Amino acid sequence: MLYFYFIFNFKKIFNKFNIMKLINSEKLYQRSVKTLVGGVNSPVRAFKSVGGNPLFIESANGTFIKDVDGNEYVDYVLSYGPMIIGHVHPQVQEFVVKTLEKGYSFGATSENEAILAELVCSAFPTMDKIRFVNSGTEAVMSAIRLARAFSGKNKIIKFSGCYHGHTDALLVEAGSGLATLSMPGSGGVTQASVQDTLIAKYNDIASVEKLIQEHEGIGAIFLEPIAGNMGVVVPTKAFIEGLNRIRKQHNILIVADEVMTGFRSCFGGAQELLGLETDITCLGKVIGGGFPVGAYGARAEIMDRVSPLGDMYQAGTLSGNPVAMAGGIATLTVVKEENPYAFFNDYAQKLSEGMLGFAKEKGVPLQVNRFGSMMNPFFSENPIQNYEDAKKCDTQKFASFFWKMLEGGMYLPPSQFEAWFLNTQLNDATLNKTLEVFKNSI
Ligand code: KE4
Repeated sequence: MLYFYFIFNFKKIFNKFNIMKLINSEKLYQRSVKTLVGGVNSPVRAFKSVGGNPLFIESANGTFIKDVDGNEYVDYVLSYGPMIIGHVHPQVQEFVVKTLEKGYSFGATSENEAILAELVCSAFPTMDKIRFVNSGTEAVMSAIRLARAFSGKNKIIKFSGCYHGHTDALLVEAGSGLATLSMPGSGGVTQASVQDTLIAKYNDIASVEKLIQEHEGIGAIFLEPIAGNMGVVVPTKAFIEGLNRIRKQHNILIVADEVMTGFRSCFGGAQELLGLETDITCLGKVIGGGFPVGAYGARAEIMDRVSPLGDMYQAGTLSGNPVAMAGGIATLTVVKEENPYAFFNDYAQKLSEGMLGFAKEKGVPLQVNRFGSMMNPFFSENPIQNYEDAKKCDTQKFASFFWKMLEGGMYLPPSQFEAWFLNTQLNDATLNKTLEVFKNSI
């Protein structure tokens, strides 16, 4: 009798004890590391900051994602942002397949590019024109060149803790001590390529003013309007007002990197909700709906400096790819129709209040920062308002929390310094399940 029970309930038993849970992921990892560096195509996926080896994903649908061992999770990663209406959405599926049947890539403009351009520009009052590229990095890299061409000034300011993709000029670390000049933040980045990059402190407008006093030729300030790469850090009103003042007073361009925040908190950019006066906007993630799309845009006076109209060169074989455009068009069309932002705010509020309540009950120091459909918990006694605060968090505690949440069926970004993302397919059941697992995990 017992023998038959065991055989028929083998998977459930082994899953319960997590004995068999990640066998196929492990097998694929051992295979992939031979040819893929670290077994991944992007470092954060390697699980380095939480330990262990990365999951391999088999499929996803709606708000759920399934690994190659058949374990299903509520997905709070959403491909690091793009899947805002959930995975395999029928309207995206239908339009992408329809587009595919007409051809994949032409090296010439197709109607989908104009459709997506109109959709995006209509959502950004600061954007008359847009140029599609293939990633957020490419958008930011091009925006640096455009800001320098238009302003005629080479120096740019960025903020510690903000990540803008892997373009050399922004892969920098603060100089030691008081030195405000940057140090290369990666192997292979030369001092020459970061000599015009200055680093200020997020939410500290005095640190920006200090750089302006010390350096000539600052053409642009790059920022994430809501920081999402040090965990979520929301700008203070004073910080935004200070940037608007500096923009006017010193004739410095504001470049809003909305690769992550674009369409996440309203149908447009966080810049509008915050009142951030913006000259150039960078986009990615959601505007491709999971397909490779990035973009940069601005008022016509600025964008007309871009080739073929102007002297600033930028090009790309697959830029505006019709199939990728279709993913973006269908995704943004659904978001515009459903207007899910009140739902996102409500879900994020209930989730964060629930997490804070359980943490208080258990005496675990916790902060939860959130803005629209981006949020994340910090294991910290103190509020997190900048990168220096974030770096003091208990990342060991986060690592063990991450694995407990995974075992409970919650797929979180494998780093304290990443944002959790919400999608329209979440519901009360996922909210209650997430809080139940959270309570057991802390
Ligand atoms: P991509 O080149 O990865 O498409 O975009 C770069 C980028 C630019 N700007 C901001 C504000 C971003 O958050 C990103 C990329 N975000 C990371 C998540 N922290 C992508 C995940 C990854 O690197 O694999």
